[in-house]
Amino acid sequence: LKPGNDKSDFIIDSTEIHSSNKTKTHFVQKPTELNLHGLSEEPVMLFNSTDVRMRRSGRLHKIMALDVTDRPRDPQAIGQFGQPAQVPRDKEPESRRRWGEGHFNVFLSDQIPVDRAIPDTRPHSCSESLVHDDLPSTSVIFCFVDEVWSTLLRSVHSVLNRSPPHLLKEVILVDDCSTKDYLKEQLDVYMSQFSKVRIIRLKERQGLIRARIAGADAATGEVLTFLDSHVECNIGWLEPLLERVYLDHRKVVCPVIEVVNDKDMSYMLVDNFQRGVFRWPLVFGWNALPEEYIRKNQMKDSDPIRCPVMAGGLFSIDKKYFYELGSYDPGLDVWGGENMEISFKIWMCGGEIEIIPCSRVGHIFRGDNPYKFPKDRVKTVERNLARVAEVWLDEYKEIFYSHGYHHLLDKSITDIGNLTEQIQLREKLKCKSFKWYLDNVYPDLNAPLVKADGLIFNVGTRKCLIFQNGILSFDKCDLSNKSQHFSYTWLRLLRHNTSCVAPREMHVIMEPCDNAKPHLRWVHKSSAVLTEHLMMEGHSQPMCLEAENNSDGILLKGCDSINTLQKWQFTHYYTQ
Ligand code: UD2
Ligand code: MN
Repeated sequence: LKPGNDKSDFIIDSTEIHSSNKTKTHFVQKPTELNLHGLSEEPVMLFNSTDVRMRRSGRLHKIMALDVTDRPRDPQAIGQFGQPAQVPRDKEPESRRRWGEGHFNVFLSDQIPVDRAIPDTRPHSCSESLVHDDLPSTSVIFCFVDEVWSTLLRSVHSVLNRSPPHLLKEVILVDDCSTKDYLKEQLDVYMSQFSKVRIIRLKERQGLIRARIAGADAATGEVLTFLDSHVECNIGWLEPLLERVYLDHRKVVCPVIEVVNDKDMSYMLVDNFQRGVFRWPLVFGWNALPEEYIRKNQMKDSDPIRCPVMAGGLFSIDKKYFYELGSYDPGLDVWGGENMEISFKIWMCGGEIEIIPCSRVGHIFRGDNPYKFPKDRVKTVERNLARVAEVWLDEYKEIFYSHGYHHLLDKSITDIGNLTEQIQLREKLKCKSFKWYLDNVYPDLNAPLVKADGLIFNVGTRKCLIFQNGILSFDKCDLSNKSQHFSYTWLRLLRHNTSCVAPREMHVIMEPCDNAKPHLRWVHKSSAVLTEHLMMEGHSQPMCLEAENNSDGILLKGCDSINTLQKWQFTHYYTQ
C-alpha cells in the first residue's frame, strides 16, 4: 500500500482511496445518551433497505453511541481527538529511523494515547437509525505479525471502548508467529487485565489467511468480525454491522474504512458513496457510485452500499455462514487475493457484500509490508490470485492471465497447488457462474470474452481467412460462413473453435489451442508501427502473417509496415 503525495490522494497499489482534504471541523459529538428508551414496537425497515429477509423480531432501539473516550483523561495529549500530531524538530531523526518498524510514523503512534478520542464521522442520520435489541454477539479477530505495540493496543482499546459489552463476546488476537519480543510475555501481561481478550499463538508463520481461519476456529461468538491490527474503531461501529447480519445471515458487511494518516496519525474521513471493486488483473480499488445512480435510487448517505468486492481486512460475517462457504481457501499464502476469493464466493454462492456507512473504522494504510514474506512477495501474491482465477473466473480467467500473468500458465514455472477441494466446494454449493456475477453484481466492468472476433479481412487481397477441410486459406468474405469465423483471444491466440493458428516453418497450420504455448501467440494492434499486422510473439526477427496474392495460401514473412498483404482486420473489436 503506497500513500500518495498528499492527504487527498491515497494510492494503494493501483487502488485509490478518496479522502477529503479537510479533517472535520467539529470533533467528537457528545455521545447520545445510552438510549434504550426510544423503543418502538414497529418492525421498521432499516437503512432504507428493500432486500432484507427478516429473521427475528426483537425490539428496536437507537445505536448506542458508546464512547468511553469522549472525555479523555488527557485532552491535551498529542494526536488527541484524531488531530494531526507533529514530530518535534529534534526528534525527526528518531522518527525517521523508526518508520521502518511499521512503515508509518511509529514514533508518533507511541506518543499518542492508546485510547484517544477520534471524531465521530458518521453521517448525521446514523444517530437516528434503529437496531434490534437481540443482535447476535461477535468475536472480534485480529491477526497480526510483528505489529507495532502502540497500534496493536490502540486497535484493541478501540474495540473494548466502543463496542456494547453485551455484543462483544471476545477479542481474539492471533499472533502469526511474530518475531518481536514485546509481542510475547509483555503482551500476555498487558492483555490479562481484559477478561475478554484471548491470545492464540501460531507455532509457524501461516499468513493472514490461515491465521484468520485459526481465529475463526477458536471463536465462540455468533458472528465473526475480522479487523487488521492497526485500526481505530469509531463510535457506534459495531451495531450497524451486526444488525445487517441479524436481518440476513448471508449479508457480509464492511465498515467504511477511513484513513489514519501514516505520517501524522490524524483520523481522516473519506468520501461517501464509495464501493469496493476490482480492475484487471484482480486489483482491488474504490469507485464512487455515479451521481445518477444515487439520485435515481434516492440514496441517503447512511444507506448500505452493495459492493462487487470487499477490501478484505475489515468485515463481519455470520460464523455458521463462514463455514458453510468453506471459510477461505487454505491454500492461499501470507497476503493477498483472499479478498477476491471470499467476495466471489459470497456473491456467486448466494450471499451479498455491503459497506455500512454508519459503521466506520480508521486504518493505517502503509506503503510497504512491515513483515517478511517467507517466499518472494510478488510470486506469493500472483500464485494466490491464480488460484482464485482458476476456481472462480471460468472462461474469464483468460482476461486475468492476459494482464501480465502469462507466465503463470506455464506449470513448469509456477505451481499453484492443488485446487480439487476448492472446485468441489463450488460445485457442492451450487454457485452461479462468473458470467452471472458480472451481469448481476458488477455489470459496469468491461469484460468482453475475446479482444476481437468475426471475419479476418486481409487488406491487400480484400479476402477473408477460412478454415475448411483442415486447410487454412482465403475466400470471398462471407459473414454467414462459420468457417470464416475466428476470434482473437485475450491470450493472443487466433482461434477457430478449438483450433488455433500456429507457425510451421514459413507457413501456418492449425493446431489444438493451448494457452500455455507461447508459439501460438500473435501480436495484433499493439505496436505503433505494425498497426494491423499479425506478428509472431517473441521473435527477435519480427515475422508477420502475409497473404499470398495468387494462391490463397498464407506465409510467414519478415514484417513490412506498408505491405497491405500483411494487414488484417477483424469484424469486431472489443478493446483498443
Ligand atoms: C488489505 C487488507 C488486508 C488483507 C489484504 C489482502 C484492509 C484494510 N486491509 O491489505 O486485511 O485483506 O489487503 O490480503 O482491507 N498478517 C498476518 N500474517 C501475515 C501477513 C499479515 O497475520 O503473514 C496480518 C497483519 O499484521 C495485518 C493483517 O494481517 O493485521 C493484514 O495485513 P496488512 O495490514 O499488511 O494488509 P493491508 O492492509 O495492506
Ligand atoms: Mn492493514
